[in-house]
Amino acid sequence: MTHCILIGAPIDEGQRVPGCIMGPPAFRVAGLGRVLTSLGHTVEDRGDLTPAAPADLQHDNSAIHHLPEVAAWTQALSDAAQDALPKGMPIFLGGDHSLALGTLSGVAAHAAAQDRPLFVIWLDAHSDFHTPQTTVSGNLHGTPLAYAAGREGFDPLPAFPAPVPGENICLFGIRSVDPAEHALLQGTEIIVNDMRVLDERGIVAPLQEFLARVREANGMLHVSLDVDFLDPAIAPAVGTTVPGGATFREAHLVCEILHESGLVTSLDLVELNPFLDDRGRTAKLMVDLVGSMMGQKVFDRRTRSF
Ligand code: B3U
Ligand code: MN
Ligand code: MN
Repeated sequence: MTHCILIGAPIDEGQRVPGCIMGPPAFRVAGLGRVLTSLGHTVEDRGDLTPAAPADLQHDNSAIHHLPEVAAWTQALSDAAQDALPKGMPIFLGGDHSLALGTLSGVAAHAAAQDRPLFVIWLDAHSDFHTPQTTVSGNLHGTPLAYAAGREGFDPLPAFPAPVPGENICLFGIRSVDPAEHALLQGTEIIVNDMRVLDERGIVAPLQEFLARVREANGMLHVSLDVDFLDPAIAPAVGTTVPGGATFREAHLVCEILHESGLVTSLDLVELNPFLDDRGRTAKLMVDLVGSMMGQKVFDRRTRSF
């Protein structure tokens, strides 16, 4: 039984397609709390965060937009993560992926205070490894992983507390990487399980290899689940669809394996754009996946019970 702490973060300033602001209520309407309760977990819904008023921040890269707003969200989310982690497992309801600037910052600060290493699994079509200098779109949702990995150039944002070593980061399902991200990733130890790897090796071995390392190190594990990890055919409600994503069955298997590992300590649910959804099917699928990540199964192989 886990104490699940739901934290809404209706942030949509990290990209340009309006709609992610409707994410938190859509997760609630799709039954996230109900599913978790039915699995025997306790649920504390802390409602939606309100960031402080944005400061007057500038950046040399004129493509960047909404930096002050994203910086304010980063601080609010970092504080919220640090407040929730000693009490349970925070589940952040986005909002676009720029929310992970804050959640990763808070989770990293908590892990450092506990003297435990932090591991991050990034379930996404994109590597989100731009810095504010390299981003061409200016969309800060494409930057959180570089921030967490301690890349330079994030000065206008709060300093990242304890950068996550590359070998503790696992990209899973990526299939869209910009040239600048590629160049930055090349010098790192980050584990890149792109779609080519998953097509060749399947989901199970690459995932279990990473989880074994988390277990061995007694690490904390932050899961960041971007809707576009999923194939657009099953999850249309996202602003940046990329073909060739995870299937329904692959995605559930990832979540079931994460559950069985018992290692997950925090979770982001990001990029859901309910305005683009088809009768709530993406929101419902995301909730269903959280169910699998939190213990929903047809048959328990260990106890041999349904
Ligand atoms: N790498 C591109 C595209 C992108 C990143 N994350 C999403 N899209 N969702 C960029 O804009 O940084
Ligand atoms: Mn993303
Ligand atoms: Mn993405």
